[in-house]
Amino acid sequence: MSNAVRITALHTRLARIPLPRPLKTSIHEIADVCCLLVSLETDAGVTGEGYGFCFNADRLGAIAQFTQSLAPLVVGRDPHDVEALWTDFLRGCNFYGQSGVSILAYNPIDIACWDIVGKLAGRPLYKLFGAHRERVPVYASAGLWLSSSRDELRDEARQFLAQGFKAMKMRLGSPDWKEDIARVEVVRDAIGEQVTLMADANQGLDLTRALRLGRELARFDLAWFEEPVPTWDDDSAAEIVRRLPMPIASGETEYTRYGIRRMARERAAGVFMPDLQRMGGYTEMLKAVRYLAAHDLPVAPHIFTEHSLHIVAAAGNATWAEHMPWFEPLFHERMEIGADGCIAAPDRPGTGFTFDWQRIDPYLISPRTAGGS
Ligand code: SMN
Ligand code: MG
Repeated sequence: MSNAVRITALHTRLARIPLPRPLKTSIHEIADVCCLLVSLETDAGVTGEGYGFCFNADRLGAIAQFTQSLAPLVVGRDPHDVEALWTDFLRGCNFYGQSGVSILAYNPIDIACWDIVGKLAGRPLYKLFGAHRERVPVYASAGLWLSSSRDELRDEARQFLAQGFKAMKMRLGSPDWKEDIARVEVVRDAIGEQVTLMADANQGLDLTRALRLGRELARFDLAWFEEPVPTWDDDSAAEIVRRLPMPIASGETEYTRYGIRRMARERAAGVFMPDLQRMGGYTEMLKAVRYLAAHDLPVAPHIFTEHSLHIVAAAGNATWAEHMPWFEPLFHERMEIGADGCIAAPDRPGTGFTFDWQRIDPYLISPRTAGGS
């Protein structure tokens, strides 16, 4: 094809962004986010950008090396050929498996390809995916951690309301379930009955603990109870889905459409939360979302708010985007929460978010000097 576009170079940069405060979930202690930034140059004068992250700078270096190893697969190809690229990547990396580091390494490449596609078309991605809505309902997620005291929970919940949020998510999984209940009571009391509340146990419970806590949670009108048990324990998750009254959300820890499909087939969740980077980018994410649509199952993508806006804006079965502002320092553009508790789908071409290298500069790290965290 004479008007084919070619990728001419793949660049990776690493950045470590400290969080305003270290946080805890039932299984994480997080002080910073380590980001892999990928730029794809083309012969059309357009550069595509994508990113992923993890919580350990040394491991980020390993992921980035894997990404670099994919340059021969990508350079010389047309960024529109995301399906062919995905197939070649998956086949070419069969040895390394269809989850974990290989998928994390490919993810920013796929996002950068789509960014180029959108920039060349002069359209935001959700319009190219097939738009469903212009405004995206978001829930506040950067707070209400297990590391917050009850007083802090109350303050954080009120701050979310003051910022315009109409929904928010808190974390559960305290050693004593009574403490969890007391914490939900504090938050529900602070926000009233009209505000949507979700709760996330981050896989920290087992079947018995999840059922006991879940029964007590029934009176708080939760929009969902998220990841009560480890992601691999479909049997327990399915039993929890059957026995608890509220929707059970899960899926953020699954890789590719096959992880989501397995979970759906096992009825291990009622609300599905595919994570853009564990899907391996938009190409695979859209397959997971459309697969769920074919089964009339709701989807609420996990974090990556800037990029997930396009998913929620382009899917009738999507309900919420998760507002996690961890990655704001990467970008020139900002997200604004409107009086309706929604964020406008970006009207700019591609992802609509561009790396702000000046702002990123102090956070840049080199793989060798990164150190663990
Ligand atoms: C979460 C945990 C750890 C990192 C990011 C997000 C959490 C969520 O499970 O759903 O927001
Ligand atoms: Mg979660």
